[in-house]
Amino acid sequence: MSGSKRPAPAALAPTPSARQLAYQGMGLIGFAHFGINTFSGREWGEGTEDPRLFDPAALDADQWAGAFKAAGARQLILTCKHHDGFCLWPSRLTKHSVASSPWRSGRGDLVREVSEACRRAGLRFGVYLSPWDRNAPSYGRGAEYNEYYLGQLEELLSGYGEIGEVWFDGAKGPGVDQAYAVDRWVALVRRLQPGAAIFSESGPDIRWIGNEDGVAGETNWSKLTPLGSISGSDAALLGRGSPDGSEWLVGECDVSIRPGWFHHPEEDGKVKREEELLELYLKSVGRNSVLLLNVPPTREGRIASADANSLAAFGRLLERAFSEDLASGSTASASSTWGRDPAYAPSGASSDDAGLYWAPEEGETSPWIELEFTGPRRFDAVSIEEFVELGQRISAFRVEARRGGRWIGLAQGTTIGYKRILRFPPIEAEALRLAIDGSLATPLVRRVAVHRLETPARPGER
Ligand code: FUL
Repeated sequence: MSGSKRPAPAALAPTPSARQLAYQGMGLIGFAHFGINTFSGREWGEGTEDPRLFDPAALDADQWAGAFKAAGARQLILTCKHHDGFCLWPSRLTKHSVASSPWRSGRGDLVREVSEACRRAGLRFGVYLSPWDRNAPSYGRGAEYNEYYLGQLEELLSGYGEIGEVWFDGAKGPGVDQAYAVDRWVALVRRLQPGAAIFSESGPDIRWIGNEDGVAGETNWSKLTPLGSISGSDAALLGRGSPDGSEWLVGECDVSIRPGWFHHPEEDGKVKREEELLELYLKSVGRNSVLLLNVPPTREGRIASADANSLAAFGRLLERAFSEDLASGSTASASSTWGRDPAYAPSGASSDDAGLYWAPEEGETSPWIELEFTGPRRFDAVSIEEFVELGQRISAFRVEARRGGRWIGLAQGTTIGYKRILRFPPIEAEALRLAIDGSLATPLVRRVAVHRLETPARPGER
C-alpha cells in the first residue's frame, strides 16, 4: 500500500451531530438552582409561595459567572422556573414571577442578568424550565397547559440571545396528571435555537445518566435505543448506554456541590471540596460524559464563599493536571496503520488536531499504538479519545507502560468514547502502549495523552 491513499474508514452508525459534539466538548458545565425555594428554605416549593418572598438584595450575576468560570465551566444553566412555577423573568403569561416581587422594584429580569453576565464571561447560557408546574392553574388540563408551557419556552428561546442547552426535567409529583407535548417542545427549540442541545431523561441530544451523584458507568456507550418512559430499573442502562443503541445520546451527569439543589445556610459546612470535585470529574468527563455541577446562589444573590473557593481550587487542579500532555513530542509506532495517508499516521494519536486519528489496518485483531517519550516521565493518569465522528467503537483496551525495558499493566477498561481518563498509582516510565482488545469496527484513536494529577510524591510509590 506504500504511497497510496485509502479512503477514511466507513462511519459506524449512529454518529453524533455537530450540536452533540460541541456540547460534549464543553466537558464541565454549571447549574444554578435559584428561585423562591432559596427564600422558603425548601427543595420543592408548592406553588403557593408569595412572590414577595423573592428579594436577593445583593444579587450579582457577574459574581456567579466568574465563580463558574474559575472552575473551568464553559456554560451555565439557570433554573428559570422550578416546580413551584415562579418565573425568574417577567413572563407575559403569568403574574407568578419576579415582576410581583420587591426585587429591583418588580422591574428585574434575572434571566436577562444571568444570560448577559455569561456572555461577558465567555460562558454559554442554558435554560431549565420545569415542565411540572405546581402554580399554573392549567396544569393537568392537557392542551391548555401545553400552550402555556410552549409560550414560556418561546419567551426564553427568543428573548435572551443564543441558548446552548435546554433542560427538560423529568420530575413530576404525584397527584395531578398532565401529558406533555414533548415533540412540540423539541420542534420549537430546533426552530428558534438550532444550536441548542436538548436534555431530557432520554434525549433527543443528551440523556440523563440515571443518578444525581455525578457518576457515569465505567462502561459508557454514547448510544441508546430511547426508552420512552423511564422506570427505576433503567437507571443502570442510562449509566452505561448500549453498544447496539439506535441513537447517539451523550450522557450528562448532574450533581450538586451541596446536599441540596437550592442553597440552605445550614448546609454551608457541607460543600464538596476540590478533591471530591476532581473525583467526580474523573467519573463523568473521564467516562465519556459531561459534568453538570450545580452551585446554588444564596438569598443575598451571591455564590457563597465556601462554594466559590471550592470552584476556584477545582479549576486550578484541572488546569494543573490537564493543561499539559506529558507525552507531547513522543515518537509513535503502531502494530499497523491504515493506508499511508499522513492524516492517518500514528503520530496523529498524540496530536491536538481534531482532524487526525490513528487507525490500524482493517481486520487486525489486536492492534496497539506506542508512544516513546522524549525521556522518562512520571505520571498517574492517561486520557484517551476516540474519533467518535465516525461512531463509537472500542469495547476493550489496556494501557501499559515500559519501565527499564519491562512492560507493566497500568489500567484496563471497556469503552473509551469521546474521552476516557484512567487514574493509577504514580509511575515513572519511558513509553506508553494502548492495546485494543475489542472493537465493534476498526478502532479510531484521536488522542492519547499523559497527565499528572498529584504533585506531591508519596512514599512507597512505584
Ligand atoms: C430533579 C428536580 O426534582 C430537582 O429539584 C433538581 O432540579 C434536579 C436537577 O432535577 O428532577
